[in-house]
Amino acid sequence: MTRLATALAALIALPAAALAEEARTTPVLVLSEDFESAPYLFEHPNVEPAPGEGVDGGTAARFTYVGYDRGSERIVRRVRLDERGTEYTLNYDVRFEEDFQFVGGGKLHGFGPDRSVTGGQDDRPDGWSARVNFGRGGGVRTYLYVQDRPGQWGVSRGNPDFAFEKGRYHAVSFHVRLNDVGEENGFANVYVDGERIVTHEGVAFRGTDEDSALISRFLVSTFHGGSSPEWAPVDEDGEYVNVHAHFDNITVYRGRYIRPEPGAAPPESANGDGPE
Ligand SMILES: [Ca+2]
Repeated sequence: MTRLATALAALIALPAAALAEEARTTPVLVLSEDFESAPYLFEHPNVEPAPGEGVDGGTAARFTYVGYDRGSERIVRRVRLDERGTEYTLNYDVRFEEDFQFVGGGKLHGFGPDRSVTGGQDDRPDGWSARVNFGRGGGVRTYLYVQDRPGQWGVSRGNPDFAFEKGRYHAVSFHVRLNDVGEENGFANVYVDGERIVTHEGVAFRGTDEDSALISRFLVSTFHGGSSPEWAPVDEDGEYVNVHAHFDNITVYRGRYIRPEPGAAPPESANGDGPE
C-alpha cells in the first residue's frame, strides 16, 4: 500500500466513537492567571499581589478576608471565558495561612452562566452556579444552585475524611459538566492534589438549551458565610479580625484537566490549540 492508503486504512480502523471521545476530552486552555505581571484578570480591594509567596517563589495573590457581621467581606468578581460550553475544569492553587480561621465555612471559586443564581436568589431556567465551599475545620464541599432546588440555599456534597492543611499549597481542580436539558445528568466533582475528594452527580444545572445557560463565567467568589456574625473570624475577645489565603496559577480548561499537584505544568496535549 502507498503511505496515503496506509494512513487512510488506519483512520478507518479507528472507531468513530473513540475519535469523538478523544476530541471531547482533550483539554484546551481558555483562561490563565499566574499573577506574575499586571494587569490581572480581576481586581478587588481585598486582593493584592504578593511577590515571593507563589508556589515556586513567584508572585501569588493575597486575599484578605475581613471579618464583619455577615462573615467576611465578599470577594466576588465574574470573569468572562471568551467562549461558552458544557464542560470545563477550573484549577487553582490555594494556601490558607496559619492565621486563617475556617469558622463555619465559606465559598471558594467556581463557574456560572451569563447570569448566575447565587445567594438564595429565585431559580431561572438559564440561571445556576457551581462553587466549592470550605467547611468547618477545613473540609471541602460542593455548593450548587440548580434547577428545582429543594430550599432557598444551594445543594451541597462533602467528604468527612478530608481537610485542607493550613500553611501549605493545595491544588484544587473543579470539573463541571452541564446536564442535557430535561435530564439530571450533570456533575461537579472536586479534586485536591489530583485526588477526587467530592463526587456530585445527577445534577440539573440548566433548564433551557439557550446559549445564555452555558458555562461562560469564572466566578471569583470567596468569603466566610453565611450572612450572620457567627460566620465571622474573630479574636479571643470576640472582635472581628482579618485572615488570609494565597491563590496562584488559576487556569480554566475546556474539558477535563486535573492538576496533580500545586504548580504542576499542564500536559503537552493541554497546550495544543489554546488561545494565543
Ligand atoms: Ca505565580
